[in-house]
Amino acid sequence: MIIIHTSDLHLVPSNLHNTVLEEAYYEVLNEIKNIILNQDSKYLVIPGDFFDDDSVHYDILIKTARILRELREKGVRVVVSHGNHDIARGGSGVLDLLASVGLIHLTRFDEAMNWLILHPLVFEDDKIVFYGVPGFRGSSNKEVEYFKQGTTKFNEASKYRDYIVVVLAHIQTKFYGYDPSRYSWRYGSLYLEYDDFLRRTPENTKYIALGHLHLPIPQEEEFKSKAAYPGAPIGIDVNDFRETYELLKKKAYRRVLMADLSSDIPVIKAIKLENTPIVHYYSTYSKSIEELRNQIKQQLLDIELGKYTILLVDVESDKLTSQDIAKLNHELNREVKEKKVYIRIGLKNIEKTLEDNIRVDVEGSQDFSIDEIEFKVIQEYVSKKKINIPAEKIQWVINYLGKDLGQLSEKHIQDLIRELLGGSE
Ligand SMILES: [Mn+2]
Repeated sequence: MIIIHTSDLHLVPSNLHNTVLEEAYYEVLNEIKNIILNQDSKYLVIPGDFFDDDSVHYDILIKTARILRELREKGVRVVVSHGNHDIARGGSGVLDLLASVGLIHLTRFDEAMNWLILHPLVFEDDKIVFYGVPGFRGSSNKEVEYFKQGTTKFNEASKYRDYIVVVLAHIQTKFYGYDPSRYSWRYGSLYLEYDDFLRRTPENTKYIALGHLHLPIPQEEEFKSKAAYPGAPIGIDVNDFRETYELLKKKAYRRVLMADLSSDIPVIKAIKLENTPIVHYYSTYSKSIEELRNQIKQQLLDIELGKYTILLVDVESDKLTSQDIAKLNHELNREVKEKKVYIRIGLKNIEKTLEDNIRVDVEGSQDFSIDEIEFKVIQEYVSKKKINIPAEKIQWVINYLGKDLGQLSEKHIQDLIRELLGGSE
């Protein structure tokens, strides 16, 4: 039994609509479809954040449904669980819609009396059972709490002792000696200890298909493991793009996983995705917008272009303003659109760079989610500068803009207060 495992496709982040990158998201899904058909596998598992939201634009729905329909016609079962992005806010969402028309098989859960009850999704012909641990919305990280408290129930697990059990889980966790925080500071703030998680899955669990982390872990091309994060094929923001660049330097790639469940411990192979954007990174110092424009244009001549290319530029300057940068960003993106290049310029203000970039002490804040840490940062800033805007409101605006800002700095907060919220300092 071979399954293909991907996660966090995030079709399609709203800030990337109508950019050259939008198409890459569908191309990647199409590529995954071809991989699964070539490997003659019957199951595609997606543990959460298939979509970037619980309600999606008509275009996204149609383009996705077309690919899912092809898979269904070829006898492929697409098994999906909820992620914190696409779990329904109430009532039903895009996943329920696709499940109701039979294009995906959605794992089900209930919350009752402080328990998380996971229902089996059974395919009798293959004697295989899927359970899905959902990712919950917001900063509460409820799924982690349920596991810590031991209030998760895999319903009817004893009935399926002779079946292959696969658990999909949209959760940040350590597993089999892999510690996500060793890979990036972003993953240090909140996760589940190895034991809390693995102890509570059914005894005969064959494989845990993990999702939520956008970074692939582990990063080998072939390994044996009962759990793995495939990572996001593209990701959603500058942090993810930056990680793609870092991965490339280590000769690691954005990928899907092919898990062979026939041996005792699954043998897992990474299949490199060809349609995921190539990312280049360039950092520079500029005194004027003309100088910066020329520097970036030179870079564009020097870099290797892929099917899709992202050029991240960090510019340090004491002269340029964020408005200058936004204008140049817009202008350059229009010019390179034909080549399917997407440029993202970030400004670092020189006097403020290092000291004011807020360093979150990850070690000391184990119990906080990233949202909570951000909130503390905002609160501190608000009280330090005696600003008359509630921290909640500032965080709301930051969330509204998407996690698009990279590492939250005082400069961001300052800009937002000045440009958007009209507060006085
Ligand atoms: Mn997620």
